[in-house]
Amino acid sequence: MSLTIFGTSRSRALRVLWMASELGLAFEHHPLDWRDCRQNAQYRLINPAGTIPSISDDGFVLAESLAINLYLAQKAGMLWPEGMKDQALASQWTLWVATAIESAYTQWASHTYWLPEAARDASLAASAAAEMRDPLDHLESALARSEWLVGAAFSVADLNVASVISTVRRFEREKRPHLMNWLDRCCARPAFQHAVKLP
Ligand SMILES: N[C@@H](CCC(=O)N[C@@H](CS)C(=O)NCC(=O)O)C(=O)O
Repeated sequence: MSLTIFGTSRSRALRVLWMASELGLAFEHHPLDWRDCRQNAQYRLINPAGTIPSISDDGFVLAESLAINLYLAQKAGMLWPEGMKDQALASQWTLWVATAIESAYTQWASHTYWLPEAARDASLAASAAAEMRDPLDHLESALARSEWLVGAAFSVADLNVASVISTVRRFEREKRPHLMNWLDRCCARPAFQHAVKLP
């Protein structure tokens, strides 16, 4: 298969680069920057939304980082749980992280780490942190019951959730030991370590 991944690792494209590395896929990488991808007319011919990441898989274009990961795992038959119920749980966790926490997490991480110090607003970071606590407690309970989110091994469910909230490793570590241990294990994986070093 001829796979192209669009988007720098300093963006949500990291999620897809991590997955492609886990699966051992060969791919061409166009590390487009999030600051100007929408203005890139050539790129908009590929992904009309103009956002990163997107992929082209033998001409099949797909956007949305987490949907791309579900597709790649399913296509490769790796990190894709066996059986319809576990596959449904992988979708459940993927939709959960995108809807229950990503927005608050993005605000918290932006105003804690990502923005230049002068642009950070501590009150926005605090309100986002307050919004994150309940979903993080939910994740902590799930990971107290089981080492991985779906089944007995690392899967696309773990990758998708961990890739959205990886910086949470630095947030109230002592309060959620199972979650922190799981995030540490996910982020210590060679494929993650490889992906973060890509341009
Ligand atoms: N829900 C989408 C979000 C895509 C997105 O907003 N990507 C950002 C970079 S992380 C982007 O392209 N920003 C540039 C822009 O919106 O102009 C996904 O997960 O792929």
